[in-house]
Amino acid sequence: MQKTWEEIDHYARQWIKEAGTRIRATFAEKLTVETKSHRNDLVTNVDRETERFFIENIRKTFPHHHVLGEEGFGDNITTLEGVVWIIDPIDGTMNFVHQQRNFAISIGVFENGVGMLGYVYDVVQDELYAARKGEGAFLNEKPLAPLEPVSVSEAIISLNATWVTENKRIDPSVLAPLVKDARGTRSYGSAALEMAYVAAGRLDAYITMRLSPWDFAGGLVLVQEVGGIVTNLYGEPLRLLEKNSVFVSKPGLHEEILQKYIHS
Ligand code: 2AM
Ligand code: CA
Ligand code: CA
Repeated sequence: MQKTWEEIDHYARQWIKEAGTRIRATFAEKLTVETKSHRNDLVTNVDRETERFFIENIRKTFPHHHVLGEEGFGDNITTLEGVVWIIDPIDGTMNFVHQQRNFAISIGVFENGVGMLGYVYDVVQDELYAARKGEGAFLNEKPLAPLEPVSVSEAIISLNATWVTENKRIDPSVLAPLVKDARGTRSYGSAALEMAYVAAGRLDAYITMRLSPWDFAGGLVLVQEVGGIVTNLYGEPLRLLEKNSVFVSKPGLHEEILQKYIHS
């Protein structure tokens, strides 16, 4: 019989908590750290083991679901038809390796391309940000309030300093005025956590130039559920199977930034 979203949510939460317990246990062990696309793109045995843990559980429990995982243990996904889990077992691996904090498990579950479930689990703080489409978003047991509009002058914006120095993806003069006009900027090094912080009202916006689907899938569902706006930097919808620039924001602020800084 087809499982309900309530049941799927129940399993997802249980696996996320168990994976978190396993990850915390690894702090006492020696990590194997390797690099992927470049010398600062890290992966560890824990990233791989965590992804495999989710995929084994999903395949056993929901054999008709598909999985797109960062570490490549999932399916070769070419369409969003049916139910697709998009998983980043550790988002913020550099933080995981160097700091043992500021990293998260990120999961989005989509049905025919529509975000149904979103999770970002801050493993060290034991904070689970979770949303079910139409049912609201929660930080552990606490419901998250709908996001209220704010202006740039009162906004804390999360942005990596890379994007206001010479880089391959954007002229540094585009975002530098925004950095200057905002109340403050921050950078946490985990896209999933930064999106969860926008959902929870701890940040007002988050901007980055290049993320993969697993970096933003969980956060996308969370932020949309509290009335936040998730687009690429040019205000267009994100493509779920491609790399995108990502611009996550409270309402009002999203339009202000697009009009004054991006399209000016
Ligand atoms: P990751 O830790 O799962 O790689 C800050 O680096 C944020 O950007 C993290 O969320 C990180 O996810 C993500 N990111 C995406 N592509 C990356 C890459 N090629 N190298 C490093 N971080 C990347
Ligand atoms: Ca990631
Ligand atoms: Ca990762």
